[in-house]
Amino acid sequence: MYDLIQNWDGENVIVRYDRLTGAWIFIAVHSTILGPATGGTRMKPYPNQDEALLDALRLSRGMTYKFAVPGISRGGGKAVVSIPEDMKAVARAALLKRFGGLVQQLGGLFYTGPDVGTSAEDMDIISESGAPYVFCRTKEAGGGGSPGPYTALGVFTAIQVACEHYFGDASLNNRRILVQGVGSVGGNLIKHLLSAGAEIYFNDVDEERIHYYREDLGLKYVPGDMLYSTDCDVYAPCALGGVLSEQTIPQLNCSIVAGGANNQFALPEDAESLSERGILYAPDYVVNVGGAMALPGIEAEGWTPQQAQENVIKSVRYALGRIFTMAREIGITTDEAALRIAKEHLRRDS
Ligand code: PPY
Repeated sequence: MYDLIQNWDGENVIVRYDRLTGAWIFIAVHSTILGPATGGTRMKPYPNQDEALLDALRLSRGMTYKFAVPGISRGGGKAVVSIPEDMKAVARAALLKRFGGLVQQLGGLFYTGPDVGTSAEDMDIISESGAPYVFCRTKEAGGGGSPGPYTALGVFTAIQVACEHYFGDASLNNRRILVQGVGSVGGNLIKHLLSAGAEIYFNDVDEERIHYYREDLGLKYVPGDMLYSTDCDVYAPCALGGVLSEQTIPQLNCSIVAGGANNQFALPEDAESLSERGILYAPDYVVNVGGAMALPGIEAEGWTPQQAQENVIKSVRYALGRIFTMAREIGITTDEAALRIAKEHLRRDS
């Protein structure tokens, strides 16, 4: 655990052991150069606490770059609540309340919102003790609701921009698109893709969701063992991270990777192998900025939902266009190009 923190380039890690549930809470504040650290709260069981901490450290760095690329005045942070496998709803709600108290104690060092394993309803609970540092409460509670639809809109825009760059045509009519994970982001992405006339393949691990998308919507389901080798134009990872690795990259049968998941590369050097295979990669934190841009915009800056949508589309389009051009012109990976732009913005404002 000490090594993980020592080898990380961020500012602070706040650690709390929750005795009543046995949960561990890690809040990683990667950077406050551009503003208060902001990032979602991920809540799930982990194989061990090192994995949980490492997830918080890496995800919070991603948040720093996510805000830096479009020049949003927020820093990078992330909370991981590493819970026991069999936690009951009542215990979970009480834990969320205690977590809100911790966010409150930090007094604005860290603002949060939903991430994997937490919802807008959970933000209502967290904000009982954590306000005003909690984004994405439900609309009933006066918040802007789930970030998923805005993130999905950004991913949809990214897929169009990537297709334009790769095929010289932004139209998604009859493009074969593989969506991995049909939760809040993937599910909303599918709505956009359907109206754009794309041919959709999907994968998920949840039986109910599989049933809905396969039987009710009639989409093609791809089982996990055939996922990476599926012949398609665009692979859109919208579930957990680490999907682009030494094992999966050689199997890929797509032209473009553009999806909403955070931390898609297992290791930094995987970006190079993907590029060597001639696959165009749209950097994850550029593609999935939608929710993190829209909700603080709506709740803290007074944007209307309509303005938030326009801003997401405009920023993703502009940033990706710049990244693809820069990568091509100077012969670097798109991942490296995104990083250079992020670091340039972080330097300028420090
Ligand atoms: C992310 O984009 O990964 C997030 O953490 C989402 C988010 C959404 C709204 C406020 C803060 C974070």
